[in-house]
Amino acid sequence: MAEKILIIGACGQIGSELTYKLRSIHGDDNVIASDINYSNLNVVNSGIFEIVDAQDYGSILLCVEKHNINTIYLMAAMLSATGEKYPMKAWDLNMNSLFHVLNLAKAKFISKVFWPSSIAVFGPTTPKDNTPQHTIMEPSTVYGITKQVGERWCEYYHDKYGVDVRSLRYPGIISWKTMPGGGTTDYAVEIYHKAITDGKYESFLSENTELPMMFMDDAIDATVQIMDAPANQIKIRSSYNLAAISFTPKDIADEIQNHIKDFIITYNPDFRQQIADSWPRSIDDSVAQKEWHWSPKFDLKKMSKVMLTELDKKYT
Ligand code: AKB
Repeated sequence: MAEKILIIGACGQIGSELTYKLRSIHGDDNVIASDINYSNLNVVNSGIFEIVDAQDYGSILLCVEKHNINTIYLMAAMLSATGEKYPMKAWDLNMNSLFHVLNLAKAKFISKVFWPSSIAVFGPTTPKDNTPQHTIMEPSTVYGITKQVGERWCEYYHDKYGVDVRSLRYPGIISWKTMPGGGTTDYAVEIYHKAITDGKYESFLSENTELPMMFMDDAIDATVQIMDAPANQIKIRSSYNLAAISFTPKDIADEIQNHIKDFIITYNPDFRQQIADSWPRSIDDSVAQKEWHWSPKFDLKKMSKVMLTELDKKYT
């Protein structure tokens, strides 16, 4: 039976690129993009698109039955910075959507689920460098709490009901096609745009705030890889640590200056600094490397070259 995929939250930063990639692998007709609105016309016009409310079980079920869906990628979520402004909305969206999808799998309407977790599951008491797969997890953001609780539920649904759910703890994701929205790591995308359009950028994180990051192509490859791996290779059913690069706003500015000599960065930390300070500086993803052979391809240099080249084309 052909894999029929539904992406919920397909208009977002990661959902959009996942849609393009999965369509190139499985064919346009086998990948249904969906979101709560038509906010990304590139996605809406690129193939089959449905309006689906991730908080409404009936809305998801209708789409699943209409298109004979067997796999769901649940990419809709409220991220860390917005979540601090709307704690209950973040809790409702992030948890309700996950329960709906897990319950669809439990009831056997679908057979496979991808759900992203995040480095936000870690908190101030977690070891900051080379954070291990299994460690102290006391997240201090609402978003982090939803991701940690979500991980527990994923493992529970796998262990108790046999649900084939797979998950990655994404670091900050850097990409040029679709802007991120509401995250603490968003500065690392904005900086490239502003470097091209304005030649300067004011960072909302301080100069030496080091965070785990990854280029979109690596994040998409990791997602495809974990979903393609034989079920018995996926031993962790909460979520896998995933790593590529770690850098500070200063590191990225220095790298941009190698391409745009007079690029200027200034620093004006806001409420997101406290969130960043609660997260790890770097992640140990050796379990993912060992169990399903994960390895990233992009470092800061290679990623910056692609970002600046593509954004230069976009803005000229
Ligand atoms: C955020 O900054 O909230 C996200 C994340 C690290 O999950 N990009």
